[in-house]
Amino acid sequence: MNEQETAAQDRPVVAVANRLPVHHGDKGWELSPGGLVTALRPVMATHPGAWVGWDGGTKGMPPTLPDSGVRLLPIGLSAAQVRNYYHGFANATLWPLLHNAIEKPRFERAWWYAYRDANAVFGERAAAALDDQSDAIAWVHDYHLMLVPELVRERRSGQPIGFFLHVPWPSPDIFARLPWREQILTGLLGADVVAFHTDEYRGNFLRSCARLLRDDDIEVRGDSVVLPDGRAVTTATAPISIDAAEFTQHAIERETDSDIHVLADQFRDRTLLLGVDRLDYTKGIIERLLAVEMLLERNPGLRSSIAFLQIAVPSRDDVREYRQLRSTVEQHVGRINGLYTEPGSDVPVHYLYRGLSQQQLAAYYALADALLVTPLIDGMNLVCKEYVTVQNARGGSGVLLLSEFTGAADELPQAVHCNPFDVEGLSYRIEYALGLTADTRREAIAAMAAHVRDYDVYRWVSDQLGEITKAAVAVSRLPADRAASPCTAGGGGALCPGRWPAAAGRPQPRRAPGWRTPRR
Ligand code: ADQ
Repeated sequence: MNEQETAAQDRPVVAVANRLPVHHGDKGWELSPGGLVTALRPVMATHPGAWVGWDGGTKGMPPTLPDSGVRLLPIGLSAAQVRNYYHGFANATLWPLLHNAIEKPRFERAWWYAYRDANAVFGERAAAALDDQSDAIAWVHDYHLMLVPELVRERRSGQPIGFFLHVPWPSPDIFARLPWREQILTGLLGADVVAFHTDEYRGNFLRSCARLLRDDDIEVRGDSVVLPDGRAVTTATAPISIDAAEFTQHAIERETDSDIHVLADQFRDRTLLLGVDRLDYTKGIIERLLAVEMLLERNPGLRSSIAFLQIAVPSRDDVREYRQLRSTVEQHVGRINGLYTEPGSDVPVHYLYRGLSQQQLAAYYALADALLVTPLIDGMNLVCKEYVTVQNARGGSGVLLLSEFTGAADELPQAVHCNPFDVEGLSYRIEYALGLTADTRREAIAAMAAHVRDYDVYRWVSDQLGEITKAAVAVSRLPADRAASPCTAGGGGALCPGRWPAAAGRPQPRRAPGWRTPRR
């Protein structure tokens, strides 16, 4: 570890993410499930600081994260903000757009204004937290908050700021459909480092900047974006991971053993295929169910010798597409069982619609002969990393089927890769995977688990914080007039929408009709 990295490890972190990572559960305040929380929890265990996020409308939030000194700084949003910023622009515009427009993104000007206003609230709160903790690194997360880096930069010009995108960045052709595309890009370019899971997403982002900001004197040079004032924004590829040691521990706990015992009894004499996802249309759950159906249709013998269990954690059920998805999934489960349950035998498809603890999940991972990870597109996918870790810890010979459209597919070449759009092909890939010898499967699991262990989430955090610190130090060494915030330098109008200095005689950036000066 070099000096800068060591320095980064000691600095507090102010994390800014849409949602605070706690909810009120059966045992009081608990950590919430989900990819971002799974990934960020270890940062908070190792770094002092604060987490800025929406309180989700719950009252009586504790002042610190359970079992840690990290301060929770809740933001309250009005019902209209939740509707327009969160369900609207974040989840019905940006989420589908960034996932290759797999569902049609909806473009509503009122949602955009709400997004801008909500980002202003998050930016303000983050800047205030940073004023209190001036040596902290600001680390902004995900598509909900893409304007926040620029907003924080305006308030604190020398602030080290990192941004991490947990979802894909699509090709410039798709991103260019967004009416407010320049504002999103310039919002992100307030950071010192903008990071992605894969080289592909990072390349797509750089190409989007080159295509959409070229009239704004913004230039892409290699992996950096150079702003009119000379400040270079670094981009990085940083595949996120899991706390492998923790999952290894869950795999061998006594409670897990007793859960496995119960489940083994339930699925006695059956080969268990498993799916574990947030209930989201990107995850390919329908395609997976249809592939299992084809498998059962083609192989009557399998109807009483395999079981497919789908565990779905409820997600975004305030958005129409998500409610429809739940109902479609449940119809398919019922239909397949109606068709293929053998007399006197248990159903072939099992379905749990609920969140489980990591330890409970570990028991399912340990028992499953195959995990079906079949997203149509997925930024990374942590579930597959959890599965190989647990299987390996128990000396298992499970097999991982992994969609080639996940970020994880780049990192786990030993998985059985599949194309979930080809449902029939997927059903044959499942058959192929189940036919591999136990030795071949065990070897693949061991290789993937070793990779996940070597590149775990702690390494990801430390690399990211090191990278942000390094980039911020490089900027601080620029001559004062170039290091200043682009919005205070007088010449960096492209990053200051609405404040373009007319006297500078620069061409106006291309903006969507009806674009208004953002309210800061
Ligand atoms: P998600 O879309 O939420 O995350 P994913 O990476 O698969 O997807 O993470 C899901 C997490 O939720 C896993 O840690 C899993 O254990 C947990 N989980 C799933 N089902 C559960 C259940 N029923 N009960 C309890 N926990 C459950 C987003 C992106 C991903 C990216 C992550 C992290 O969409 O592509 O990998 O962020 O960057």
